[in-house]
Amino acid sequence: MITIQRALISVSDKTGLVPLAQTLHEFGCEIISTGGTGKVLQDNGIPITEIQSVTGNPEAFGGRMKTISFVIESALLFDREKDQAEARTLNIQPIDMVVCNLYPFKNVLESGADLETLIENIDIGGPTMVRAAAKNFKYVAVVTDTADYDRIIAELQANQGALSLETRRRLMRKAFNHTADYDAMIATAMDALDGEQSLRLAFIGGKTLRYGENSHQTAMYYREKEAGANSLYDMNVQHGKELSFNNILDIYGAIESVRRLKDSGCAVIKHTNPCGLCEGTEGVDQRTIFEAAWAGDPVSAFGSIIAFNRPVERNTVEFLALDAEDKSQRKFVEVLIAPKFSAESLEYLQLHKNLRVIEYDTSSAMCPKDLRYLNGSLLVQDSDTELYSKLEPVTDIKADVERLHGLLEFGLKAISSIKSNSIILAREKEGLYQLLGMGAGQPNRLISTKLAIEKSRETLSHEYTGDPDQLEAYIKEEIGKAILVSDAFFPFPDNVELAASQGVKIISQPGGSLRDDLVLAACNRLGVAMIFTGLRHFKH
Ligand code: 93A
Repeated sequence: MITIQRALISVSDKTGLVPLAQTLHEFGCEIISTGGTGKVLQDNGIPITEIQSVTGNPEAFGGRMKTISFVIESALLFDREKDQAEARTLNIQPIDMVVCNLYPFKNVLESGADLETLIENIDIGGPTMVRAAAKNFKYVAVVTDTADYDRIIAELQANQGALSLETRRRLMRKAFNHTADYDAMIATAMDALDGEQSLRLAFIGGKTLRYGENSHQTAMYYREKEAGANSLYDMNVQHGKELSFNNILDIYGAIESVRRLKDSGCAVIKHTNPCGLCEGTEGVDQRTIFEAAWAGDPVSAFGSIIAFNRPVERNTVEFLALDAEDKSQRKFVEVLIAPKFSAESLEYLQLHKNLRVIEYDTSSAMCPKDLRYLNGSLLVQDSDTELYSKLEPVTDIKADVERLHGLLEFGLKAISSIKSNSIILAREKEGLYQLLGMGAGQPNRLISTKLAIEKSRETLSHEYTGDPDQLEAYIKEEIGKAILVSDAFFPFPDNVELAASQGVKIISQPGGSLRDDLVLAACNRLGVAMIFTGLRHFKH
């Protein structure tokens, strides 16, 4: 413990300043401060020592020289054991605490200020003190964040005006991070002024994962330092074993799939793609939505990652039949994600010891940027948040875009979450939008179409309970009511021909191929209604 007998306070952001200084004062601490800070303190009845009387120099050169001095830096830096005698000879009194936040360079930069103004807002004295105090954390406390004041006040009060080594060490790390970020921001701004775009990203908290995509690959997971409260890194794991590298990728895919849906939805994810996706219009219960998402591909749903965009109750998760006596009835899933799980649903899910249950606010905004690190280079793009630029019926048979609007949006959201080349079939039934089948990640679009139709046929066969002789008719009828959505344009009419042969009657695609005329001619010949959306949704 070090009792804070002498503190130097020099802050641009005066938030919370008075209560902190008041506490120090109550424990008999002498407070040294710079002009603006001192004025606020004096106006609030807190006595101060002016910086000039310690440095022996005036605040000079328009404030560029306030604290920078042999006296101040020595008072912060000298080693309280080894340098004791020298400090006495030089008449240096120790300073035990620095409270400092720097000139608001960031705010000034964001206001679009000119170089002159930016330069005046480069703090020199502040970082000098902060770094000196941080270096000497064994004896000195350094407070750089107004958000820490309450905690510091509480600790001072609990310890008669003293702070622990543990706290000083934590504050030291924060201080060095703060000055590093501050200089990085200045350097980036100066680069930009000379036309050099630079990007400095900082990641912290790296933890070792058990392994990477495969067991022979090592893996780490980091948190972006400046990320807001909704960093995926901070997801709240309520139950279950440690997350793997692949789990995290799938969790991200699951969240992005349901985040796009505006009504209650559920995504069933395998290898980052939704193989089941469903959205219910108002009044449809979540259990029904879950069942319809699952039905999109019950085979792949085994071992899947499942996300909901609404709080989850026990009735929803009882669909997993985790307590079924016949073990083959129990549905094995890897991870469940939702903004909230009720206590009863959690109790039920705990029946499955390895199942990970994660609370994450899926309603928060999508990450605005998409970054890929590629061997010493970084690709950055805006996230794909737009769905379409138009919804234009382009064939002889005019699709009723108004009636199909909800389903089209659902289909476009689904396709935006799936690796290209992607084709899906989606339908609207009994208040639900449901993914019937999908083809993902194929180099050949025609194969994706084949897969989407095949998967849709499976979904429809599973749900059919009528006369087996009528199954084919049922499948054709349902496919005829669904829409086929393509993430990119059709370069040839072959996809249309294949889809039409399987009963597809409505197709949505961006349009814009050189051979659109051939594609549209095929639609007109085969009685297919086509809608152009104007936006491609590749996902590589
Ligand atoms: O211009 S400076 O780089 N020169 C200094 O010697 C100095 N000492 C403290 N800026 C300096 N400061 C900064 O002044 C602090 O980092 C703080 O942001 C600000 C507080 O000034 P005032 O108390 O006058 O409002």
